[in-house]
Amino acid sequence: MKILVTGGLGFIGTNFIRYWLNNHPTDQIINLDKITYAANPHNLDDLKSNYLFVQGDILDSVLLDQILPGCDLIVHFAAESHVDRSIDDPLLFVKTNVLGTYTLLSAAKKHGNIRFHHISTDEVFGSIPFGSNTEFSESTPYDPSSPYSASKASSDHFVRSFGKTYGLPITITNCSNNYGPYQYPEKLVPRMITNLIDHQKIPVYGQGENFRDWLYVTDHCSAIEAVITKGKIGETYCIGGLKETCRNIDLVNLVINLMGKSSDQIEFVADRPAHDNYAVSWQKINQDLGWQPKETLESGLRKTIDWYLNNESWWRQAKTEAEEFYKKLNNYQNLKK
Ligand code: NAD
Ligand code: TDX
Repeated sequence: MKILVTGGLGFIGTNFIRYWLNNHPTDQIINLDKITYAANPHNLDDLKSNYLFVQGDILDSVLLDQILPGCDLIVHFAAESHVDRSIDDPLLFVKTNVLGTYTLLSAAKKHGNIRFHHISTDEVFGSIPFGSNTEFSESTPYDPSSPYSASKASSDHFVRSFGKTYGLPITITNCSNNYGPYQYPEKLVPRMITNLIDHQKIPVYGQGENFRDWLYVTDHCSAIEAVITKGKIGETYCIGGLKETCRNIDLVNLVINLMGKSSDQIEFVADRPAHDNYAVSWQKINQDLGWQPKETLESGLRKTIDWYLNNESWWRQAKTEAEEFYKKLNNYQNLKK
């Protein structure tokens, strides 16, 4: 099988390409990535066979016409993925996540209705109220809160519309928060690990009461594999962790303990606007496709901490840039007050 992966130099895309070629060594992968700030161009330098990297934009339909002929499957990761950046620059999210996905869908249709798997997020469902024991599922109505989640919701709608209107063979996965190796250090888990390595405080938004459903990235990759190989065309599958929904403050304290640090390292800072809570039911993908996660939050965090401890050269420059972004964002929020 020949697969076009978009955004394969980002966090999940990199892990997915490694996972897929390990498990399907005779398949061929073309990785189309624009190399934005979130990508590391060297992530997959060691891949020698069955792998081709093309630098380019999913909005470039001429380029898509060149690389799509012969492809059997598109796995679409490419996106602007950071909620805080979407608050700062929403238009970029509309361009990449909405127009970019539309452009890719049109190209998939043009080149013979290529099977299209769209990677989406649980954030499209909005927020679970504090004190409620509910979970998002495939039947939860969309109610996005941030420009990021609104752009992902819109892209999901376009994907479904191409399935219904043009018969494009689509599937969608809506996954909870991922963590693991190769995650850009603007996101909470790598930000706190690298701050602790640097003896810096961990900024916790609000009082750390917001909660999420954490999933180790390789478990996300195996879920995508299950949907690609066994999923029903036209269907959506929600993906979540081992019932490990936890408050940010609990996650931060767990990482502090695993790294042998002290909770003095926590600093409570201004809250994110429209700050959501997430928890996901993965009953459907479990019952229909037999998928379940392997890592517990603790085992996954141990692997992640080890990876960041052993790969400082990978994250050092990115961390400087990420912290510059946060300084700018704080200034911006101050200006708005
Ligand atoms: P990321 O920000 O780490 O990587 C995104 C990648 O897309 C980068 O390599 C970037 O260069 C590339 N890209 C961006 N714009 C592009 C464009 N116009 N053309 C080509 N390439 C472009 O993101 P991630 O965390 O790996 O997320 C991947 C996907 O998974 C996204 O669609 C995201 O919405 C979704 N998702 C992420 C999570 C999570 O916790 N990280 C959870 C659920 C779903
Ligand atoms: O420094 C921080 N302090 C803090 O308290 C950061 C960076 C975050 N937070 C909080 C905000 C969130 O409640 O931690 C939680 C996680 O924040 P992020 O790492 O920014 O992730 P989140 O906003 O939950 O979104 C992630 O999961 C769903 C990904 O970035 C999305 O791409 C994915 O769709």
